[in-house]
Amino acid sequence: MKTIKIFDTTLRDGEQVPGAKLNADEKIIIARQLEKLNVDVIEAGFPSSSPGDAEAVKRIAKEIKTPVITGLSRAVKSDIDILWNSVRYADRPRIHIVLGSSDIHVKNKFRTDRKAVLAMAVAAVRHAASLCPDVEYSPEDATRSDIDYLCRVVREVIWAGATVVNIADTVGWAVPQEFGQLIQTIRKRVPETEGITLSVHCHNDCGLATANTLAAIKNGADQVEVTMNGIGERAGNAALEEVVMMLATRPDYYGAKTAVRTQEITLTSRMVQEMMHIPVQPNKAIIGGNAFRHSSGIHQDGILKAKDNYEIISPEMVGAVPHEFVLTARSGRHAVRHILESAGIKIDGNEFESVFRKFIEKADVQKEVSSQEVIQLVQ
Ligand code: HCA
Repeated sequence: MKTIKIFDTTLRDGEQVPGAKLNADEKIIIARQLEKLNVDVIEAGFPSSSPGDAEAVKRIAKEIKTPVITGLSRAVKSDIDILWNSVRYADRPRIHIVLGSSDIHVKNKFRTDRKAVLAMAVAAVRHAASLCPDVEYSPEDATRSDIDYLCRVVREVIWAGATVVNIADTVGWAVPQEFGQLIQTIRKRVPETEGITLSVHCHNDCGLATANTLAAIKNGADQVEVTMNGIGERAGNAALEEVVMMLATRPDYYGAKTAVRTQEITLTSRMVQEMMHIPVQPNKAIIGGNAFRHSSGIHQDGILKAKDNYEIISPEMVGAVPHEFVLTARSGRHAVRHILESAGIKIDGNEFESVFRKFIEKADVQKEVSSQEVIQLVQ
């Protein structure tokens, strides 16, 4: 079973979300929780963006011991030096460099040509490698890049000293099958990738970030870049909890696992929601308020008979409260009886039928009925 490295970028890509900015103290609190969650890499910020962020990344590098600590840098010497000055204090520092590789970025953003961009990439990686033994290079917008040029960039940055190459689907352009094939093609055409970590970073513009990330894992990626709750630039990134729990749920298909302590997922998610002011929707996979709530009578009856009728992940596994019944007019006798029996109330026959009728009347009026209210109907 292959172990996939989890690169968490909640504190960098996630923090780019409008309104989500954290101060250094808040970043440290989340970084401590990410260490408890046991992610492999924490991307703690973008140090050249502000002296405050450089300081926050430095504090995280000094305090957090187990994961690799990195930050993002453009492919320019001054950015790389600022980043190194922040992460050098970590037990396991990494320099992460990003530079566009698509013609769209080369022409419209940098206003130059492929040759000049390649030279910038190689020079930046050489400089970073002279400072730090672990250097990650991300061809930005890799999925919209010419494949021959992308393979050339990947090969040359590895020759220059990159230890991780990260294929970025910057604008959520990829579709899963094609993205999986891209990873295979890079592996085949650049055999040098065997000696390094091949990573992916997927954005969620069309809702495919998790699917693309998983397709990359199936096709040979070693590391995935994710954020808690899927937050990030625009529509966000692949969600850590979705990727990790899919691997935990379907090892038969993926043949891969992670080192994440899944029981810490719910707490980490809540912390990120509150501190970064980005609540998730109730139906959000794994960590949404309804992820383990059962509402219809058919489902409640099924759960009472055997949990695996309707739960493929146990709530305890992600540190959530055990399955919860929402009592509505769609709930059946099994759920109402379960609530009463859990409170030590045993009633049968006409007595039970009369309570159930009152419950349905109440549910029709107020939509949801709490367990306490069901018990009061008996009293
Ligand atoms: C960005 C773009 C980036 C960087 C890639 C990465 C992308 O926010 O500047 O972190 O590996 O998607 O290309 O997030």
